[in-house]
Amino acid sequence: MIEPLVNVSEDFPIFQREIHGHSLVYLDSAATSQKPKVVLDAMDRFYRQYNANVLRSVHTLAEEATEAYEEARQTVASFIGAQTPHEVIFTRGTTESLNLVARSFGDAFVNPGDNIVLSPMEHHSNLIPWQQLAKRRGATLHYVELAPDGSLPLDALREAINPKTRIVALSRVSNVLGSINPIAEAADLVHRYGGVMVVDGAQSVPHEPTDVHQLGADFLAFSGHKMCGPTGIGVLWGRSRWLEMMEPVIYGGEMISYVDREMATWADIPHKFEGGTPNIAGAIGLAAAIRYLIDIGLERIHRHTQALGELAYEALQQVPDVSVYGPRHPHAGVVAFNVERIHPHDLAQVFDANGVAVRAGHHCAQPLMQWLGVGSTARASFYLYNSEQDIRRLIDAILEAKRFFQR
Ligand code: C6P
Repeated sequence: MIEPLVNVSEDFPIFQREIHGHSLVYLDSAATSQKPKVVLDAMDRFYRQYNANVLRSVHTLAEEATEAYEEARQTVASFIGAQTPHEVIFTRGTTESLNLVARSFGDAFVNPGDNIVLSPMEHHSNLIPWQQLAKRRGATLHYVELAPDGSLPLDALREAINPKTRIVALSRVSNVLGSINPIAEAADLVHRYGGVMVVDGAQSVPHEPTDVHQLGADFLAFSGHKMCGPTGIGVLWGRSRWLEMMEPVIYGGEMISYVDREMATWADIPHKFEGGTPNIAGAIGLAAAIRYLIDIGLERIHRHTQALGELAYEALQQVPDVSVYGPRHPHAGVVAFNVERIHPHDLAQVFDANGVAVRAGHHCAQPLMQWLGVGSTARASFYLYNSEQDIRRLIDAILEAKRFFQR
């Protein structure tokens, strides 16, 4: 029996809630995770005890706030194996991080005739910025063909990446298929031709130990809110070598070195990319979330969510009329499925009436829905507070929906 990795009701206040008279089964962590008390407390402490803007004033509160903000950067850097905290840029989340790379790196280093390699499983955030970049720069998009089970075969990667490839942008873990992609191998290939590897870590950084150098990444994007942190804070990690050559995309306060009436020069990395007052409480909350995850152990979290994902995959496959998507093994802790003749939104509503929260829709991955030949799916996603019992509640809710809709 797989039990939660933490004391759920003690650590996560939200699980004290009932939903329509049922205890909450939260299976929507791929959309956003729940927040432990330690994160809420860290942010509360900031606002109550040392709220001030960072990197500007010299009074005590400002110094404490700046120290906490820069410590948060250091915490993130160590968490992902970065060589220096200067390579860690705070953003609003994965979407903003990927847009920053496309705008800043892309506009400077992608030329007409170059190609950008993507997969059909990418989230819109790791797709539209590249479509727009390709239009601006006269580049082309190449899609790696997926295997029938939704995994990304090495042969197809080898075929897609060539001397014209400037950027390979792939998610480490798909937010729909639960596929775990061979990033290090893709990085090896693109590096041979002098291109860069951009990794969308939105669904992987919360769930597995991450080392940017082992991944072979040049850029890694992820969001705080999917890893027990608050919304509105995320990270772009990049190799200093690239970041130093890149132009800022947001101009304004605290990203400059010198300004006169006609011109301006930029602060060093990472501050040249953080124009304006940053999300200070968010960074402090994210650092608290990272410490919480480290205490539990990323290897344990990885084993736990993958075990729940694979168990759910098998349990769902055994229910008549249910189609499950993505590879069977390895399968991350996110499982998309459909039940014949029941729209995913109707399913999600029956689940909700039973206290089970899942997501239904296209999951911001419409090209993947087209590849699957469906308009939408239901999706259950797991994290450290979930248990095998939650899968039973999910299956029971499916059986109830089948009784109701398929009468
Ligand atoms: N996926 C989901 O329910 P933001 O919104 O910027 O924090 O993350 C964007 C994003 C990028 N890449 C992947 C692989 C993602 O899964 C997400 C967010 C959520 O699947 C919300 S659409």
